[in-house]
Amino acid sequence: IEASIPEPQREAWIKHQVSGFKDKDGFEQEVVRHVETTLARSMFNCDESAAYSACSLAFRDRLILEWNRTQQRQTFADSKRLYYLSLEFLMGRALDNAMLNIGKKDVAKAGLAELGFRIEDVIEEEHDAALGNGGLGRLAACFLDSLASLNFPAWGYGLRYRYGIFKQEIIGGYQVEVPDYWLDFNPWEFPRHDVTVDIGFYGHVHKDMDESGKTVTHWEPREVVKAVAFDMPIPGYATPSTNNLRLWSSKAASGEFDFQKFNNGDYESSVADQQRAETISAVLYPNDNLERGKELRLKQQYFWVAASLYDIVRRFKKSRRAWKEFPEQVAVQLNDTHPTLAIVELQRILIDLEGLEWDEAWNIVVNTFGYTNHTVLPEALEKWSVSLFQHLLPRHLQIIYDINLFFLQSVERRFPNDRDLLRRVSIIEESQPKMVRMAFLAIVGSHKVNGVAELHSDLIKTTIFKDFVTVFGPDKFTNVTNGITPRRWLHQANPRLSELIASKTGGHDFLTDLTLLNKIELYVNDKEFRKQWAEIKHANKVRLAQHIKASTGVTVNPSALFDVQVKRIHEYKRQQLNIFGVIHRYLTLKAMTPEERQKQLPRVSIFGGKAAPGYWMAKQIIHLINNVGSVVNKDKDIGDLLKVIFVEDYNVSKAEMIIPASDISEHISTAGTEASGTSNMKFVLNGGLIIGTCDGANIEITREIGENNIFLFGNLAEDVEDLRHAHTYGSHTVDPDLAKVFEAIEKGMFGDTHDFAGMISAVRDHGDYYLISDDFRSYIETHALVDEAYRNQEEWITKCITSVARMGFFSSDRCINEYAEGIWNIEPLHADKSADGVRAD
Ligand code: OAK
Repeated sequence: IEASIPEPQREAWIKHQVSGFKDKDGFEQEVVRHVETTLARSMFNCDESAAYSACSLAFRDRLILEWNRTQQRQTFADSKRLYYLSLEFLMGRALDNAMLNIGKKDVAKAGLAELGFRIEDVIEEEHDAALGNGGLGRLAACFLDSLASLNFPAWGYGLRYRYGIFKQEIIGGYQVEVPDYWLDFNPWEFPRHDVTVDIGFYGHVHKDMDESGKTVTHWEPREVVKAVAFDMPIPGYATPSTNNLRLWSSKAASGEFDFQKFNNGDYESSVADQQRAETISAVLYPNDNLERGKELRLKQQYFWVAASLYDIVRRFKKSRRAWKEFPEQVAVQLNDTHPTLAIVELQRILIDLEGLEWDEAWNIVVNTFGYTNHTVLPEALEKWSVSLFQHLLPRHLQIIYDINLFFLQSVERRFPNDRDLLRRVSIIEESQPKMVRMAFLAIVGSHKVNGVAELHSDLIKTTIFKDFVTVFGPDKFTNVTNGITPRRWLHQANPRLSELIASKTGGHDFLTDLTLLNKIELYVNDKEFRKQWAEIKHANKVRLAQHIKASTGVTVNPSALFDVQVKRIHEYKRQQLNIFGVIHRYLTLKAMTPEERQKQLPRVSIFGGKAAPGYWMAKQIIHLINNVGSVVNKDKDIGDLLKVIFVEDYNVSKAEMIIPASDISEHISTAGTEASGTSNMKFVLNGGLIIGTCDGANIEITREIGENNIFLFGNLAEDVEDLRHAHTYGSHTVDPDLAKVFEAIEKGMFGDTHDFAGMISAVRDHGDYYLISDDFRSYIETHALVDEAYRNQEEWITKCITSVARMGFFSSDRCINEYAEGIWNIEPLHADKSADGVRAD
């Protein structure tokens, strides 16, 4: 029932319409009001945390007003919307971003100062919203920023995990995981206790006949869980458009615990239902690029997908359009295969609940969905056992079988008598046990499939999805190279560099049209500009050095070359190659005379990143890095020449501090394994150079900035297979310098020889799958070139400025525009369209 105010009473509403604060006084008034009423405190007990809360509430109030207007506008325009389904949104902090996007940070800074607070300290109070693991989740967050900034009508849908990615502590050199309970007080979310959806699981399927004699299928779930919506407003930059991120939280459908059981003294089981329901949205699975096939994970996926689709379909139905218009109103993007069940769920809604014929329904489904693949690693490709499906989602399994049947029939018609092709493309893998291949289901159920960088998009067409190119033709597959939002990753993370660029490009327009960065190339020889550039980098390094000192006790010299590798710890990303290289450097320095040493360039090797809690090898890599650090950092022979730092608990807000302080960063995955990488773009945009392999977006970065401005090394993707083959079947000898590194580790130079044996034998005895030894020599030689280049500071700064100037392509705005045009077919909706009197949803 529409609950809108009758015409005669609306005047009072209009008269009392609220608007957000306008100036410093208004801001201060709002902060004081929130401290004294919302937080029930006063100036006598207002600490930084309360100041943070009140400041956030003041901005949130402004945001929600714009949110309302944006949603009204979108409802009124009734144009096509995009829904971005992602199991991860790695948002980071919201306050600084909101202040900058709204454009009122100066006002807040001055206001907070008058109230007795430094804005930097207040910003630091915020707990990161860390509902993601790494690249895939952060990309989703950058996309939301761009969608809002470009005024696209778009919603994100995800899960409201009670625990985000764990907090990492390093104890005795080892990673220890601590739960991340982030919801204590979160001013950025709006609970919508009136927006709920009942989601079924398990149970039985039976067929009935309706009045017209048609068979209808009924699914009777055995368990029902309630999904409750929580909304987070997403402010666009320099536009009133404010989009929505809707996160679902799970709750027992009955809402109450069992009083009967409680009164009978059965306390535990009286709350068991409640707890079982709440478990669904309790925790983010901490795996990056790895699937473990746990039932609860599949439950999370269906819970979130079913609630989101119910919401999307409800919104569509309000427009009373014919079903065939659905794909003209709705685009749904699947962020990897995690939401693939949405394809099956929409087909189920259309045929079982809405009574459409299979073919008509399937046409709608395929035209609605697009699928983005984010990895070619076999261990990350999702498969679920048929028996688990049968148990948890029996009706969905039937529909998957039908989808597969009709698909295989169509393949058979076009490629008769090719049973092997049918076996290869089947959505059901005829293994023991039988498995549902989610990527294949996503391909068959979408109209477009894209990779995230050119090399990656080529690779999926020639390797894992090769047969589907044969079946569907090449046009179904496309590339959209990833991008990053320059608002967070330049303006927010590196305000001084952003201002310097603004001073040379004629204002802040480059933040919405990143290609304008090319104007700074005109100043590459401008003495004053170069001086300021160098000062900013140095100041950023000083800030990081202070953090390192405070958190580890190690003093690092801000004039040393800062060499950074921060990302999830994974064998394919090869932090082990980096630390072996560091050990090689250490051994080389040790072998020198003091005179020779004097001539060497000081370096700080900085690592950061989390290992999945069950990923033993990744944890050993962290352990080795820390042990090397504790030996090298206190070695008197070495002093400032080499420091090795592991930054604990790498997350979005740490990235915002670390990335602007980097001289060189490492993107050194085995060629062909890193789909794109996005931190590579962030580092270059902040005036750091890259050492990297010919992998993912490194290749396109090289094309844009020029090969003189990047340090590439290592084997090419096209040679990886042959090298691996040779390791297994030919004779495999370890690079002699790497062998010396192994010898030092095995002698116990860095303690715990036993712990590191696995890392060494992976290279020496087990086929060196990630080509550590093959790439070692060229890695070391390339680092020598880095040292040489850094000695020539003038040349180095030229490279940095030139690179930044040429990074325009890597904005997520460019990326979103490509999706909008090539996949979603959506148009921006600008704020000037009137939408008075429309109820938003
Ligand atoms: C995580 C879980 C399953 C599948 C893929 C991922 C993932 O994070 N992939 C990463 O996606 C990023 C965004 O596209 C890429 O930049 C990374 O290269 C890729 O590893």
